[in-house]
Amino acid sequence: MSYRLSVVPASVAALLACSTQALAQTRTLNSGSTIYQQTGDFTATTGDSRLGTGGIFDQLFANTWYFRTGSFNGVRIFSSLVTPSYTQEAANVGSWRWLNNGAGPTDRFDATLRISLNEVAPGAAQVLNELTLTNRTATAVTFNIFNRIDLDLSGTNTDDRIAAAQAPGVLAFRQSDASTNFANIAGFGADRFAVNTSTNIRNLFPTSSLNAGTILNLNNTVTNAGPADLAVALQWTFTLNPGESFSLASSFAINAPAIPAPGAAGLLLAGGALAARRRRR
Ligand SMILES: [Ca+2]
Ligand SMILES: [Ca+2]
Repeated sequence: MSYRLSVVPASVAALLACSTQALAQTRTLNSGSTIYQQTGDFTATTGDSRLGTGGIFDQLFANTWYFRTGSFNGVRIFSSLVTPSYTQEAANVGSWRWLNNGAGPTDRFDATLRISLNEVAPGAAQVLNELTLTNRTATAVTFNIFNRIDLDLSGTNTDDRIAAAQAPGVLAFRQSDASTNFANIAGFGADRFAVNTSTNIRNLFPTSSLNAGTILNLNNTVTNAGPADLAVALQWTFTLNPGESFSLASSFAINAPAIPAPGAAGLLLAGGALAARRRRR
């Protein structure tokens, strides 16, 4: 079968309209022939994302964000308490903004998540997640941010393998399968990670609005390297004083390097800010 990806969105929209997610918002980014979709504005607890590149539409199951704040043990999906506003900044860039998010008066924060899609060449594309978070309380708060990235390379989900490749300042992973396709995944300044089956990674996080009682810290272990339906979770831990902001980023790419070149300088700055922040702690 051969078709142009550029004609897919209308049919995808029609399919989604018939699905159980008919009421959920779907945000679509386009770069060349590559399509990225985010459904549910970070309320969906199973799969929420799609990536189409090189004529293979569904190579991404989830790109989901969660938080745990200082005085609450539970992990919450980002929009469980606050509905974000969405801005389509460009055809290939979307941003979500949450105001006064958090579980209570000692946990209030504002956050902006920007997702950028960059087609390097037909069949090769990068997705960059950039999250900026501001402490809106009157005291210092420790934040834990989690990103679940569940790629299904080549659109086939049971034949994938993931290997970890840690380097200073970045947690990096390479996903491969029976095809010649590959993916690079990176968490810039991330503190912890987990690699396991898609189901086990999903079960670390809430299936409703909150996982309470157990403090989640990822185990820094590749528990299942495949071949299987796999996923990666990343965790950042940082403390912010009142009014202070912090930026972090993650990236994943199919048949391309994980770091989009246009954002490299900004990411390095973010890494520097992270190092400074940790030294002061
Ligand atoms: Ca695959
Ligand atoms: Ca997967």
